[in-house]
Amino acid sequence: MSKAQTLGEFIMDRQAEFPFVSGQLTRLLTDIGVAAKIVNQKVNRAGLTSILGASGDTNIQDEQQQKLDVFADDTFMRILSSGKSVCGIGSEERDDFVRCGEHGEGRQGKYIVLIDPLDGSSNIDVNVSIGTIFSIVRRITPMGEPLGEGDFLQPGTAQVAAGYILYGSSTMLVYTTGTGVNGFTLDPAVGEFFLSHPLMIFPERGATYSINDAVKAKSGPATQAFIDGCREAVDAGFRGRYIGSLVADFHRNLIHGGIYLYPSTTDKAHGKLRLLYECSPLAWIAEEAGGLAVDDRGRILDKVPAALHERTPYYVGTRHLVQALMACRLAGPGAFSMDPQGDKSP
Ligand code: P6P
Repeated sequence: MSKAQTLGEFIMDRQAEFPFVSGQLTRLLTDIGVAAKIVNQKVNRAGLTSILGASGDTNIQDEQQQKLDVFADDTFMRILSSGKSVCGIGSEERDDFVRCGEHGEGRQGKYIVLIDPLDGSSNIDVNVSIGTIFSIVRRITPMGEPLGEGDFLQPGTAQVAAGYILYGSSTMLVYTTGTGVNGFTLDPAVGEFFLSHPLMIFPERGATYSINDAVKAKSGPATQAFIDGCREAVDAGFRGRYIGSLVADFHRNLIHGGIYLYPSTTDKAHGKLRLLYECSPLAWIAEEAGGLAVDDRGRILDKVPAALHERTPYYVGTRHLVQALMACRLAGPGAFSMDPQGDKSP
């Protein structure tokens, strides 16, 4: 039996497809794999070492920072900024952008990384799957000049790579560079990620909806009509599944089909999830896998962020389910159908 391809081999093979690249993206993707293995090692032993629990600080989201949040942020920050590929990093755990390189001006390095180092950290202490989400864009400011805010605030269509690491029953790294979505599973015995899920595609149909029920009650009429319709379709196999960890819910829906919703609500007009380092990268993965990702008006990938921690309503998953939700918006609650007529892609 031929050996499965390692992440490093896969990245190098893909570089060969782009003869004019400098190798900086290859180095950056490899560094992400290294940082993921270090974080994974801590996550897997969280119960055994004093890495559980709150750090005592709160982040800019006004969320209680967990010790593992801080460890993951420090690890990705240290490893990504040590290479020559990265000029700047925007992290969920840091109030402002970090400009890398000497004098902290980001004059060198081709790429900007936006990252949620550890998403779903409220699940850490109860041993539920958590994840890392990353997005990579090119700098806009010419090399040699200090980075500006505009280098970081780019739309999802500007991404050159996007992915996530899922620290679950096994640890997986899933990413795209625009030629499909590929999943790699970590073999802890050898400390390598191996290609396990080549060219991941959403199933044609899905029957899972992921939403916090408490949030649903405060959402708009179209979201409520859509969820009520899913609930009534229980005989068609519809079921609710909500882990409370975006990466885990997204990944399950990618494999089995489904839709994840974090809507705008009466108390959170822009929803809860962050555009740059949660919604945009997963939106690109979703579209590359044949799915859709929208907010209350249109395509997530077209949104131009105004701030690092900007939030957005978020509906992502199997194409026909997202279209069914959009049909409820266009033609009102009575429009719920699992087979919306016509192409409603935004
Ligand atoms: P709620 C975790 O904090 C997160 O950002 C996502 O991973 C998750 O889907 C969502 O928030 C959970 O939010 O309001 O349902 O607890």
